[in-house]
Formats: sequence, C-alpha cells, structure tokens
Amino acid sequence: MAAYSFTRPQYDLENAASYTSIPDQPASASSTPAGHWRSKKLLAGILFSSVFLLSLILLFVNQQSESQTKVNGTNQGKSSTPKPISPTARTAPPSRGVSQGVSEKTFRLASVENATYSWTNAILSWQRTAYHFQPEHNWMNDPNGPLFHKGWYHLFYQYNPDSAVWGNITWGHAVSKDLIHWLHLPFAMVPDHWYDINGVWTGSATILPDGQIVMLYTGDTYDVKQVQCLAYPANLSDPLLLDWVKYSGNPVLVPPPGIGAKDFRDPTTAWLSPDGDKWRITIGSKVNTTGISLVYETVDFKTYDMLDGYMHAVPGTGMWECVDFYPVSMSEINGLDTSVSGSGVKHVLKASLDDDKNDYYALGVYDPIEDKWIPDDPKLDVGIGLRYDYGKYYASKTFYDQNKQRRILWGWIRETDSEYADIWKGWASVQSIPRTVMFDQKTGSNILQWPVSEVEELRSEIVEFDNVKLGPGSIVPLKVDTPSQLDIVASFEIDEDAFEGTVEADAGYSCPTSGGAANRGELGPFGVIVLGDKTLSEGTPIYFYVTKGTNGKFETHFCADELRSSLAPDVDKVVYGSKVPVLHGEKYSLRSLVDHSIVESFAQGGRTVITSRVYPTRAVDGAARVYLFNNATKVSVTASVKMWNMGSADIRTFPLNEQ
Ligand code: DQQ
Repeated sequence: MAAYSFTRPQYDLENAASYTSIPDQPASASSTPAGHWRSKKLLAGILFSSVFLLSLILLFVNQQSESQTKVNGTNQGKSSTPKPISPTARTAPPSRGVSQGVSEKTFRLASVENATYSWTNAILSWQRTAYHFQPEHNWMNDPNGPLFHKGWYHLFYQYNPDSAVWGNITWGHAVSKDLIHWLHLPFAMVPDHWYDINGVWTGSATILPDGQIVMLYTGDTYDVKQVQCLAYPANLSDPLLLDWVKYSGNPVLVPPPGIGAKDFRDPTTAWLSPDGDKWRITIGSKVNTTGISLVYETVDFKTYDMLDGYMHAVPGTGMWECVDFYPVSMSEINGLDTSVSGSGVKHVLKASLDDDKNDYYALGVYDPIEDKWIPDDPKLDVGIGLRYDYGKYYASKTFYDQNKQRRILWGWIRETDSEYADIWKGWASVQSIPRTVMFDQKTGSNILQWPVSEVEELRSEIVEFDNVKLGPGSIVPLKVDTPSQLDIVASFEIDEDAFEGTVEADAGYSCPTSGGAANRGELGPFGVIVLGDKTLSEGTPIYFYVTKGTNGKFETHFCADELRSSLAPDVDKVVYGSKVPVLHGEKYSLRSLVDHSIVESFAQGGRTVITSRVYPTRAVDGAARVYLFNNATKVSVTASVKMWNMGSADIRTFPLNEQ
C-alpha cells in the first residue's frame, strides 16, 4: 500500500465577490491620563491577577494531564483523592456559539451549573465509554458525511481540536471496517477560508453513479453568515480519503432572500430528480417560527436553482437543523439508496429542532413532480409527533450503506453533567451506536431502529435467566461480570388475569411527568435497573408502564428514569420516554446497551428508543449491579433475560507512518 503522508492540500485564501473584506480589529482605546496611585493599583492588580491566573492554569494543566492518561477502551482508572472542581473555575462558562449563529451547544438544566460535586479522577475516567465512538480528547458534536468507500466506513464529525467545549469547528475523521472499531485520521477539513473561517459545519456526502464523492457542508463565514460549500476527495483511489479539496468557487449557496443569514444550514445527501438528470438537496431553515425545508436543484453541485415554495413546513417548530430525507421500503427489510422513489416506498423527513434540541421524524409520501412531501398523519407531522429517541440524541444523519444494503443512522449524544466536569475530564460527547433504520411493517406507522449487527462482535459471556417470577413490588439482583459494559435483552409477560380484571389504570400517564419508577400503578412499572449500587441508593430503571383508559384501551409506555441515577447534584436527572406500540401476541421486550455513562435502550424491536447519560458516584466498575424489578401494585410479571458482557472497541490513531 502507498505511504500516507499527513500533508493536506494548501488552500489559498480567496476573495469573495459578494462579501466585504474582514475588518481589522478596532484600534485599542487611547490611554487616558491616570494618577500615580491609580497606576500603582493597576500594577498591583496586574501582578496579583497574573499570579492567580498562573496558579489556576497550573492547577488546570495538572488536572487535565491526569484525567487524560486513560486511553479509550481501557477504562482502567485508579482511585485517587477527590479533587473538587475549583469554585473559581465555575464562575465563567466558556463562550458558546450564539454569537456565531447556532444556539448554545451544551443546553444543560440551569441547576446543574451551580452544584458542587467533588468528582474523583477515577470516576471521571470511568465515565468514558468503551465501545461508543469518541475522539481521544476534546469536544465533538454532529456526525457528518458518513459513507462507505473501498472497504472502509468513514465517519466525519464536528470537532473542537482545542478544548472540551464547542468552538473552532473542524471536521474530525475516522475509518472503520465494521462500524465498531475505529482508526482516527488527520482532520478532513479545517476552518481556513473566509467562507468557513468560523467553522466547517455540518454536511452530507453524495456518492454519484460513477463513484465520485461530493461533500456539501455549511461554512460559517468571517462575518457570521451561513453558506453552503462544496468539497471533494483529492484522490478517489485512496480508500482512506485523506485529502479533501474545497472547491475554488465556494460558497456555492448563500442565504436566499427572506431567509436569515444565521438560519441556513446543514445540506442533505442529494437525490435524483424524476427525470434523473438533476440532483436535489434540501436545507433546513425557518420563517418566523415556522420550520421549513428548502429544495435546490443542481447538475454539477456548483450552481443551483431553488425550487418554488418549500418541500415541507410546520408552523411553530422553529429552526430546522440537520434535516434528513430518505426512502424506506414498505415491504423489504433492506435499506434504500436515497434516490429511490415510487410505489412501495415511504419517505422519512427528519428535522433536529433547534428550539428543543430533539430529533423529530415523520413518515410520509414524496411527490417528486410537485416536490412536496405530505405526512401520513398530520397529527404526527415533523416536530410535533414522533422522535427518533426520547432521551439525549440530536443532529442525527443517515446514509445508505451500499456494502450491506442497509440505511444506517448516527446521532450525537451530548454530556448532561456539569460543563466544568467536561473540561476537567478533557472530553465531551459520544456518537450513538450506529443503528439500522427500517419501516415497521407491523404497525405501518413508525420506523424501527436497531443497533447494527456488528456490535454483537463485542459480546462475550452470556448469562441467562428464564421465567423469573416477579410478584408486585419485587426486585431481583442479576449477577454479571462487567456491569458497566453490557448488552441486555429482556422480555416480560403479564399475568393475564390481573390484566383483564383492571377497570381503569393511570389513564393520562406520561413518563416525563410520572415521578419515575418509584411511582407505582396497577400495571407498572416493570423492567430492569442498570448501574445500580448494592443498596440501590443509585440506579437507572428502564421499564414498561401499562395503562388502561376509561375506553378500555391498554397503552404501554417505555421509560428511562434518571432521577436516582447519581448522588451527585450537578448532573441532569430526567425521566424520559413515550408510548410504544405493543401488538397482540407480543411480549414486552427491551434491549439496553450499557457502556459506562451511556445507556441506549430499545423497546419492541426499536419502535421507541431512549438514550440516557448517567453519572453514578457509587454504581461504578465492580460496584455496579443489574436488577429485575416489578413495582406494580397488582400485576405479576414473568421475565426472561439474556445478558452479554461487552468487550471494548479498539479505537486508536491510524498508523499512517507504518503503511
Ligand atoms: N451543529 C452544527 C450546525 C448544526 C448544529 C455546528 C447542530 O451545522 O446546525 O456545529 O448541532
């Protein structure tokens, strides 16, 4: 194989025809006359601040190097003296992207920032995931431009090379043979042109029929406008796609009239127009508070025509970020390439709502002639109906994997602990385990998401528990070897008599407002508790809660309760969840992937999904336990569980110099 070098193409700074040049920094204010006393005070102040600042920096550097010694996947943190996060360090949160046209990137609950838990380095180290994709250090957000090329899966991602908070957004790049083990490559694109100097933001890849790869991304310009830019691999025969060329005519699109300069971002993968001679892309935006998707047509990805109107718009949903648009087959389980259209196909339209930071999707029908997408059920339109994930999951993106004929979904999962803890540990955010997406042929009204089968390569010892009887109010500990790294598959059956004898139970129930798993009803909750300690002073229940309305209709809710997930006050603790269809003859089934501070849970084969971030203080490493529980007051439950210990993914830097 050819030797790979780290050199990337040098880009010339270009002049923009339609933009004025970058203004110089304002000249510093001319000095005002000052008295002797004042200068002395100033000098003393400067001296004091410098010493203070220096000691802070030394303290911080010391902490940083300690917390960064752990290599991804090993999670062998040793216990150390508790080191409280300095109260001084709490007073000034690092700056965010608001001024740069995106909203706050951490969006934690307000109370979190004021609390004072003394995290130890060992626990912070434990929080790092073992088989989810993470860069070694620093901040990561949206997945970008995923694709399969010459035997490698490529993942690009929003990355800050400088720190564990959002900023200076660069495209990180990693490759994998199996979507689980990853090799980090040099950055694909850095903010180095006037049109993306404030950030190489989110984008998508399109693979053309002749094998060319087109990457469209949003550039945040020197004057904080959002524009779309074109890039392509310098050498298509390179399986690693190391070098990326930014098109000399960038930007290829600027905000059209009537669209705010900060409301125009995240181009999708392109699909072919009905006559097959043009490509279409959609870009999210808003008009007042209506979320919209604009559509452009192009032949060469350099010049574009905007189509009239919007492909779709939903009043009250605000700015649509990271729009995704793709077909799903109504009869086959394989995924479809993005240009597939016609009978037997539904189209998913997804928007990441900037206002509430959740990913909403809807199933509908695309009319390529009119270029309009119509939701199957207007009550479940984009932004007001179904979500990909009812926990923490945002800015997701799918791609068609031509290698295995499936559609794969990636999503960004942020931290929900204190921002100061993130700075301390030196990293923030993970990517979800990639999920296959398909139409749910049984319900016809939702998609199914399921972890890619490759994750099962990491399964080792299995422990099985069959037909465990759980009377009302019971809890059963389950013995496992690696409680922080598990793949749990569980099913539950309800005692039919109690079920039928119920007149009405908890009509109007909703996971988020329920008070969590401690709240008992006739027919729920029942499920598993992960990352619990011996006395259950900590634990995260993942569970079902069945209700019966006055109309005699049973409904099932799938919830994840973080309320007791940690004794630390400075982490978000939320009860997540939503309804999940359970069809006649089906058991209540769940799967949870536990990987240190993340728990991804799938109900009924992936109809409803919840991702939690949890930060226990006691239920870590060998002290963590798994339980089965039934906290219902009336119904008995029979549970069967399979649990696999999960190994660690091999995630490291690509040995380019050894090629
Ligand atoms: N993240 C990117 C934007 C996108 C946002 C900036 C979504 O392109 O809208 O980092 O998280």
